[in-house]
Amino acid sequence: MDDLKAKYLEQIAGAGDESALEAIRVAAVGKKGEVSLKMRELGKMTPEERQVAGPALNALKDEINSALAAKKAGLADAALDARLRDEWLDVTLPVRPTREGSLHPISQVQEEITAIFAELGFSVAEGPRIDTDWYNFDALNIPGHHPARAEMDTFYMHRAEGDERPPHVLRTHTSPVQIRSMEKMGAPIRIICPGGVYRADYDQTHTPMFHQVEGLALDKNISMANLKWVLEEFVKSFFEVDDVELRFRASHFPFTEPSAEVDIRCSWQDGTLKIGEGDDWMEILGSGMVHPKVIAAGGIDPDVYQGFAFGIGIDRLAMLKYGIPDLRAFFDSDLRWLRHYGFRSLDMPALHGGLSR
Ligand code: 2NM
Repeated sequence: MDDLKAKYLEQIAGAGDESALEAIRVAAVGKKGEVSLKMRELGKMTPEERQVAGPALNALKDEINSALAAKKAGLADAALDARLRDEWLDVTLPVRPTREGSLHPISQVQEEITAIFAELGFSVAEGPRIDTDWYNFDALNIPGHHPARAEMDTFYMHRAEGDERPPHVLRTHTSPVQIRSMEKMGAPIRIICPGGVYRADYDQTHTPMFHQVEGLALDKNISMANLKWVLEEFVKSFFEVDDVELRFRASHFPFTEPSAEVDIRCSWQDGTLKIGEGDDWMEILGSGMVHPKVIAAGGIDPDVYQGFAFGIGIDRLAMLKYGIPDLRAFFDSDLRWLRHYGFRSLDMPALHGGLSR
């Protein structure tokens, strides 16, 4: 018995891993293990012999089992220690040793605009870039014969002969998202809709895909004065200046009445733009009070709710703010250009941090 005990305890102590330990368990106390076989011999003994050998064998079995359990726990601890040692890493190291990507200036400006309007209580709404001509035109008070429909140089989706579905277009503005948002959220509502839009136009100052942010605010007591304040706050924050002067010029859009184009006071000196001072005016956006027909198309009662809307071109704002001379460079995917004009992708614009840093 003492020999058995010494043999197995020594084997257990020397086991290198869990599978070695399991082999020892089977050999010693498994069904056909050495200790188990010895226990079967108890039947052949005299009662007196059995009274001595029985408890001794049980004690041996218990001792081997506890040694196995203790060793198993020890091996698990050692394995964990080894992992903690091997898989150690310094979490204070920089994320990447080199900058591998950057944020496109259009994305940066879109984030800046979103941050500004978020501060003013506007949430962001998004929608499909392919939409029906009803959402893109009719709901916005642009009927089939209206010149704006032709003026907007619309890309129509191909339709098979006999296709009964309504015509689909690449959205020419983000206004269809505002109609969809009115339907979904009702009034009061305060949203901005940023995103890509499409018009069949390509020259020095136009690309067939460009970016817009449109805003919409409807409530029971909203006037042009609210529009003017919101736009002033926006322009001050965006250009990071303390004072701006806006000029509202009467204009015409089918979806607003009255409508106004908005200019900011500025100066151009030696090719650099100064906002808020000087003798020049620069047009930056279109706006107005939302036409009652448009509010009704969004499923809202225009006799109860009124409000303003505006549309801003993101691409041109990005060019103005970051001194980018050529619009078409935005879409060239030139790596050298992207590295030069790109922004750090982990720095989210926020008003408290200084928008563009
Ligand atoms: C502009 C100018 C004026 C506009 C209108 C709407 C809607 F859907 F609410 F009616 N969204 N954006 C709007 C108004 C856009 O862009 C120059």
